[in-house]
Amino acid sequence: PHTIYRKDYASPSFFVDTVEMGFDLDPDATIVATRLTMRRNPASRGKTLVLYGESLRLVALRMNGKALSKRAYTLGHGTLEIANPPDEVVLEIETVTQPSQNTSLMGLYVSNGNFFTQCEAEGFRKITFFPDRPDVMATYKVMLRADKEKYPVLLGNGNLVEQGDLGDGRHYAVWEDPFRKPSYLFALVAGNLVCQEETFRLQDGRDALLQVWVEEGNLDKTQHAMESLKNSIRWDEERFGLELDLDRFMIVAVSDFNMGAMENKGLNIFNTKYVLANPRIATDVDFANIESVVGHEYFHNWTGNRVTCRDWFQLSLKEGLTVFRDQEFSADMIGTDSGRAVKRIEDVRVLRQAQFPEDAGPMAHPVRPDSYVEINNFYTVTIYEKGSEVVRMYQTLLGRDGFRKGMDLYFQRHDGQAVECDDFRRAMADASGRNLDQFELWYSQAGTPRVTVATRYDEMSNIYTMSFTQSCPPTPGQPKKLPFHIPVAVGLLDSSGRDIPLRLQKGGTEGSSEGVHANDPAPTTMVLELTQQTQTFDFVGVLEQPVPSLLRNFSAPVVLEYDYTDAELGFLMANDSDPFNRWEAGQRLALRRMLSLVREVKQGAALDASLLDTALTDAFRVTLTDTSLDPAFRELALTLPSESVVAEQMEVVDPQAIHAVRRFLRRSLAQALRAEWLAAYEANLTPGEYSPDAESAGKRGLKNLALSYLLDLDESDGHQLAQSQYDAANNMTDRLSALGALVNSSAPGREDALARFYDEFENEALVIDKWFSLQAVSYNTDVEAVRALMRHPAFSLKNPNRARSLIFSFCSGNPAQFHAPDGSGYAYWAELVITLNALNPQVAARLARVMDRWRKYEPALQRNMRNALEDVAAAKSLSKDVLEVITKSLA
Ligand code: B3K
Ligand code: ZN
Repeated sequence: PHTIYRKDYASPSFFVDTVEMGFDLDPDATIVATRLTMRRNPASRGKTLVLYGESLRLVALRMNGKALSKRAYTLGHGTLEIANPPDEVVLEIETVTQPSQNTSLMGLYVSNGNFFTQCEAEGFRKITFFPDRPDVMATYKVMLRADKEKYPVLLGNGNLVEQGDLGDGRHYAVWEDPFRKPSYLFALVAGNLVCQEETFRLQDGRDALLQVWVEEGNLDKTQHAMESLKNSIRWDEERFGLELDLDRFMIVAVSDFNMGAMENKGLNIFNTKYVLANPRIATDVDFANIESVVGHEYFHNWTGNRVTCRDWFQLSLKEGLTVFRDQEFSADMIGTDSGRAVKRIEDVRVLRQAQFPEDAGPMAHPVRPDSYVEINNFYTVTIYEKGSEVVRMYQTLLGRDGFRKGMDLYFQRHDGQAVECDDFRRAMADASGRNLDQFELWYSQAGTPRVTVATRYDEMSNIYTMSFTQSCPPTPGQPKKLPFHIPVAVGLLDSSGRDIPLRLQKGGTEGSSEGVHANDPAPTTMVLELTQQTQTFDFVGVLEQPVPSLLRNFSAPVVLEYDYTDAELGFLMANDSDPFNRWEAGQRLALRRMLSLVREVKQGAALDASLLDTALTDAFRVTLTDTSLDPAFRELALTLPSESVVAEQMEVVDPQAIHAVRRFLRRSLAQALRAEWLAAYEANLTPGEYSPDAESAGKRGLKNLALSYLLDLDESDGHQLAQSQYDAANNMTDRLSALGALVNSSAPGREDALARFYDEFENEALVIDKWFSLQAVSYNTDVEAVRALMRHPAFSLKNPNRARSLIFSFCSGNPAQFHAPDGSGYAYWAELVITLNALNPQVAARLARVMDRWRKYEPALQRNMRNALEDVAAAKSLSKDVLEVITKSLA
């Protein structure tokens, strides 16, 4: 397949000033008439006018009023080229597409009888021929025409300027978007939809019309999305001084969607999963996700739309920044310090669980990649989550105010432009007067840096020395790395657990005072700046041997290694003033125990109580019973590292051993702390009306964690507890947790509960997704059971949410069953990648990535995995999406 390189970027040969489009919407043949006014780019060396188009039937082509003969243009593979056009061109194009047959869900397609579009990254070329690249920005005026009865609602970007009847049972609407935008932000929606709407007063006094559009029957599920939208608008005004620039802002929910949501100008299109919620159908996690995704898409209006990307290599310019903004928004919405910490821990968990493995695998790429085959494969956790960590580091280095100054300068310089990651970095540097040249390596080097720390205490001089060494493992195409600019926030605890005021020795030690922010004469947290491979810092006036608290609040996306004793970890878990590191200490301790148990198992030991000391149980007991701690925090602290996080720590992965160890440890903790779990269960009931606020959600989270531990004992009182919670639940969080616990157990009522759940929610697609996925990840579900579920009448491969709920949940969320030694899980995976490839390449390519880490597994598993990968590689007519993933995996 053809690789595209960042170094080959060339500016477009023609710009487009205005786009006018007319759509005659018909599921089987939609006619699109497009009129482009274009002008030559004097700075470009290209002479040829290049347009892109895919799966289109070209009906007519006129240039400056004259029909172009077949000899005047060339239709290539996905391109239409006109050689030697004049400097000013008006191009008129007529194309036909077939939305009802479009299962790729890119371009114009039909979902439940309604029309939707998805254009990012390169879907606009499936609607018309166009210089479909983000550095071509134009204003759009669009007329939609359709059958009035079937498609009463016609929506486009920007403002509605005209609508009316066409007489023949058809009607029309004209939409005009006053802001220049790249084609990937184009959208239209047509169908039978209803909306909740509200007028909202903006900070500058203007009124904006806010709408949430859904299918009839879902109007009782829009309130939370609307609240989230209003909160997002307020937050961006207050935190960044950024206002809504349109009179109208619309969110539309669609059930067939490749990803979460899309930030089309003024017309955000959302997966139903991230819009629809009420207590009956949505969990606390759903409510929180909706808030963050609504925020994310809204924040794109400035970071992405007003200032966009020059080319797709710059994707993280908008995605990393916007994820950072949505994370900060969610944290501010909770408002409390412990709530902020909980949010931070959750975000870091995602990073470690998904991005660290990506960074260590065959698809590892820098935050600003150097090449790609299929851009859709690069909407990754590296671009999004690591990109957000990179943005967060600016804030850590410059402070909140310094970061805000950088943002202001960025918009002042680049509003209305398509720019690069470097432009963002320059704005941060120029606004603060800091040199951020070395910081560029965060964009250009892939891989997760390792920072190793050694310490020494000299009681004669009262000096405590920290030595840091950084390195970064090789990644594809990047064997050697240069040292990164790493902010490491540190603190020191005295023997009573209190923070020691920090003072660094002046001069002497290299890199000391310059790289340190110490406005306060003696702060208790200091940000040390690593810029070299090794660096040493001396803290003076340290009167006793301290315990170091390192990388507070996870100040950089690195792996930090330090030889803590078990006792120090227990001490930090109980005392660190930095809640992130309190959680981290517990995770380190748990991980250490899990890894040593896995070693024992592999040496043939039987998993029994004699293998366990009390350090972990004691530490868990302290946390579980400390009612001064936020329940949400306790839930996170009492959750063992996941099987995939443990797997990443191992040279050679044995998924069965890891699974056995984690279950054994859970059962041991359940046994040893049975009374405490029960007490926590009772103490965190949330009687009365359901509310998704963080405090109540935190209580439910801890209560349901307690329930799941108790059910791991698989005894009848636990079964009864889950059964009665299931029966009494007035919300989906409690209901689903109880069901999940039952399904993982051998409770006699489990089949019955599953059946009742299905019957009750048969008409709620998002809940049926949960029903599938809960079974897919159950300890008891093997690949045959998954195949049986695929034969269920409610299952469909064409709906991405449904496919993900069963297939992805099983392949990535049920490691012990998926990695069955006979290779049956891998054979299933190969079969499904091939089947999905024909329907929807993007969904197939995501599934293909499940095998990323195959080289890390035991030899016998590896052989089976390689066979499965090769089966896919040998399949006919693979999309470039799947081909790129498989080729890189096998390389
Ligand atoms: N920008 C879109 C992602 C589009 C993915 C295209 N394959 C959603 C988001 O990040 O907000
Ligand atoms: Zn985004």
